This record gives sequence, structure tokens and C-alpha cells, in this order.
Amino acid sequence: MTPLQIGRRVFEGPGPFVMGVLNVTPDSFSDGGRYVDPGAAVDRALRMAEEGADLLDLGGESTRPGSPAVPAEEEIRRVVPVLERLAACGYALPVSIDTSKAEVAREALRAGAALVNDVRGLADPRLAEVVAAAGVPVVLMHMRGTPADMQSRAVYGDVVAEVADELGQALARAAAAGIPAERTILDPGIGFAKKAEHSLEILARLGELRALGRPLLVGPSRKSFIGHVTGAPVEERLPGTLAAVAAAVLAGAEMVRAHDVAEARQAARLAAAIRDAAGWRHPGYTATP
Ligand code: HH2
Repeated sequence: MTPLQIGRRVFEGPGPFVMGVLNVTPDSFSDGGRYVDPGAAVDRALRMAEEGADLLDLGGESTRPGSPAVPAEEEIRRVVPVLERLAACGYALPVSIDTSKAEVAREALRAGAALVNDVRGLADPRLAEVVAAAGVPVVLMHMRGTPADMQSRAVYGDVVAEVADELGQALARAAAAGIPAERTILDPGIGFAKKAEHSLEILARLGELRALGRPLLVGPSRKSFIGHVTGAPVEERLPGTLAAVAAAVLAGAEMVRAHDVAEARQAARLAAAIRDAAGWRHPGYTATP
């Protein structure tokens, strides 16, 4: 598979790569309110780089189930100062902007973001235009509806087949806007328009999504399906997160999105070592030594 350039860095091989989560929101479900001050956000970004993150995902709007939409100006006000400070200090990692809004993506890319992470899979053609014009890669995540109504739309016959089909539609939207498939990463959207049973089945059958021919990103970090299985509250879901990270990598994820970077990196690397010890290889990839 073609190597993927994100900012100055080329991502190639099976990974696994770790995308560190940085939410500069007052209300994200697990780190809300901790990094609203740009200085605190930059410190956290530097720490995640030290912990071995491969890239950073910066978000200015919570997308937890039932969350209210944030106006574009407010989202821009939250993320752009952080991007500007990171650029000014020569931050080493590529930064992804986690947004579904064209205006936010445009300003974030101008301020130094190198990837657009769209939880709505380019449902808005204006965002697709911004991505195409900037020539940056994009994460197409699967969800249905909006964070406000998505959980009522978690109705599936065969969840993996339907997610694959709808990710295929997202790829078609990207292509129609002039974004080549080679610049896309796919994500099944753990917890987005998914009940716990759906998130678990997607993790178990993730390998089937490899038929779409694009790198897979999976974001299980601290999510409610872990609480559903174990009863753990959000601040005690690290062990469950690491189990899900390992399962995702064993099933074929090239990238995992996590709040606890050092821990997720270790879990992902161990899962990859087990995967490679069995002689398993991703089709089209050269395994890392
Ligand atoms: N999950 C969240 C946000 N963005 N992007 C991708 N590609 N994949 C994910 O699984 C994903 C995502 C939700 O997690 P978090 O950012 O921690 O919470 P919140 O939406 O409350 O800010």
C-alpha cells in the first residue's frame, strides 16, 4: 500500500502508530476541561510526544453521545491558538484536526494542522472541498446522524457489513470531491452510533474491513463499551482500553487513537510483536523488523 505522508512525516509499514488525543474542550467525556488553557494544551502535547505518540489529534468540540454542537467560531477560538503555539515551538509531530466543520478545518490547516479527522466521514461536501484543496490526508470515520441523535440510529443487521458499506460510501464522497483513496484512513467509529455489542463485534471482526484496502484507525480509548463490559467508571478504564488496543492491532489496525499514549504504545507494540511472531503479515505491507 502507498505510504501516507502526514505533514513532514511518512507513515509506512503496518505500524502500529499511536495518535494521542488532545481535547481542548470544557466537556469531553474523559479529559474535558483539563486542557482549555493553550499553555496546558501545549504542555500535554509535548508530554505525549515524549511518551512516543506518532501524531496528535486536536479537538475543539466534544462528540460524546448527546453532546451539543459548538459554533465554528468557538471551535476555532479553542484550537487555533494551540496550533499556533505548537508551530511556534517547532513541535515535532504532525497534528490532526478533529472536526466536521469546513471553516474550522480551513483555519486549523492554515495554522499548521496536517490531517483532517472527520467523525462524520465527509458528510458535508464543503469539508471535502477544503480537504481536497489543501491536499492533506483525511480520516473517514463511520457514524450515523449527529452526536445528538446517533445512539438512536444504532440499529444493524450485520454491523460489520453495514459499516464497511457506509465507509465505502465515504470513500466515494472523498473521490467525488477529488481526494484520492491514497490520502484516506478509515475508522469504524467505536461508540459512534454503536451500542456496546456493536463496538465489541467490530473489534472482533475488524480484519474484514481490510478488504476496503485502506489503513485502519481505531479509537477505543476509555469509551463506554468498556464500562458496559466491566462496570468501570471512565477514569478507571485504562486496562480495558489496553485490551481493546491489543485486540485492534491483532485484528489489523495500523493506528490507534488513545489518551494514555505510553501505555497504549506498549500494548500496541506487544500485540504487533505477537502478530508478527505468528508469521501474519498485512497484505501489501512489509512488516517492520
Ligand atoms: N473518538 C472520539 C473523537 N474523535 N475520531 C476518530 N477518528 N475515531 C474515534 O474513535 C474518535 C474520534 C471521542 O473520544 P474523545 O475525543 O475522547 O471524546 P469527546 O468526543 O467527548 O471529546
